[in-house]
Amino acid sequence: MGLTDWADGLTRGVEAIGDSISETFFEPVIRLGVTGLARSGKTVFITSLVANLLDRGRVPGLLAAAEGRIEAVYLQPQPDDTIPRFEYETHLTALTGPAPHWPDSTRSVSELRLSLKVRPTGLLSGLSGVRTIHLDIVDYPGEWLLDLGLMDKSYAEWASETLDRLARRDMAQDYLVRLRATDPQAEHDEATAQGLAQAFTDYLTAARVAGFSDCTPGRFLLPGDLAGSPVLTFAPMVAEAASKRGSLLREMERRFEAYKARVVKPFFRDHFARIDRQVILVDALGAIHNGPQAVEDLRHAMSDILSAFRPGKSAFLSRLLLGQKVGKILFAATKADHLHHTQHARLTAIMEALTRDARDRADFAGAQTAALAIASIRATTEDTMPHEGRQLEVVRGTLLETGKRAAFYPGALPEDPARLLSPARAGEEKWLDADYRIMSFAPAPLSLKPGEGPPHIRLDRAAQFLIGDRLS
Ligand SMILES: Nc1nc2c(ncn2[C@@H]2O[C@H](COP(=O)(O)OP(=O)(O)O)[C@@H](O)[C@H]2O)c(=O)[nH]1
Ligand SMILES: [Mg+2]
Repeated sequence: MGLTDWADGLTRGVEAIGDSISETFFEPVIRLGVTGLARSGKTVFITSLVANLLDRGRVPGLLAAAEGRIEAVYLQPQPDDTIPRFEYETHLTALTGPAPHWPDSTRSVSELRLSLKVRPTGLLSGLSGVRTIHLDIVDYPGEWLLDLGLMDKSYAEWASETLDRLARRDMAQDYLVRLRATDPQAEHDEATAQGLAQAFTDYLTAARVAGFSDCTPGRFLLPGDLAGSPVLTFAPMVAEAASKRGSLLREMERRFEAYKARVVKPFFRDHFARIDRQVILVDALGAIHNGPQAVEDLRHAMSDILSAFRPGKSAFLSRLLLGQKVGKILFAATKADHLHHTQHARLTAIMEALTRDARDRADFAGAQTAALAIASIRATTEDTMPHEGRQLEVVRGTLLETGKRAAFYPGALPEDPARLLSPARAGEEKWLDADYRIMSFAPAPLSLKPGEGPPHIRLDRAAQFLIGDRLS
């Protein structure tokens, strides 16, 4: 080893120690990723989690809070100057103000830093006193994770897989008609490209509404400030021969590659690679309501989302992460307040079954995983009602559409998740022996006592799983 190498190594070593002293010993940072498909409940989850960490009267399941070791929690300016701040105050006012309503949907990545002053347990407590731990919460669309699947694919591979799927779906017919009328090897013309991209985006939007989850490229649904740009103006096409220079097909290939390099890669590099705890929110009840195909599709999407947490699967990702990985992954079925608590265990079992394949593989990669049924905000109360000679366990709330109070019985979830997952795998059109309803409730008006966060279901258990070990 030459002297310069040695000196270089030394300074790097000193720097590394300097970093680890300030970050690891004194002020550790937990980066918690919160993701899920659109409308899965990310915004509501983060808002309620933060409110319940600031006011800890309702989080007995978070041990550090139950043991009274969290001395203070406060919001801080977030450390990343280029990421929008999660609009906590606005969302909280929406949820808990005088006319409670659900927050507006957000369509890109945002971040918030919460700092906790925690007294350690046991031996360390006498030695080091109160520690400050930063919790950086990063909200990002699950759709963007699905794009990981594009990174190791060529345009031709992506296009043929996508077209296979489209062939089986009614809502894709407009796009397919347009595609058949287009010669991929014809000279590129922007109006044609835009027409195809628009028809393809319409298909993705319709597929999403119908409850399908495999709607990539993710930015076509959530374009943010990329709307209308060439990286989003492509669509799947196949041709017998290789693309000709100057052809529509060649341009589609080029834009697909640009999408990977300019949109997908920076997201994984700048946001995803730095996460160390992850919660994936899933609107399982919504999918069940939409029928077997939506459930099957959700299972696939879960598996695809999880492949982002198995870096070994993707050459692209292994290079990016260099062995760093997420330590804990929680799958949370949200909106459990639509069910009477007697059905919560069934929802958890369904969630476990839905993610089993995917979780087995993630476990293999060393991450600890769990499944929970939660409600970030409890919008209902429980009741029992006589119905056809028996007692029905229902929930009551204010209907979003009419503003009227109503009792709601969603249907009995099966005890054995296979009763849902088997017909889903078999590609059935409808549930044979059951009907699952869903209703939209408005958040309930609250009168919180001082020190109390908004009511929830098992949000504290979720927090304990995700960050509890780092607070001791
Ligand atoms: N009843 C109930 N509804 C919820 C809950 N969380 C989310 N929702 C519903 O799901 C919608 C989408 O939630 P949001 O957090 O905006 O989803 P995001 O798109 O993942 O950020 C909300 O507008 C509510 O209607 C919950 O805990 N209970
Ligand atoms: Mg949101």
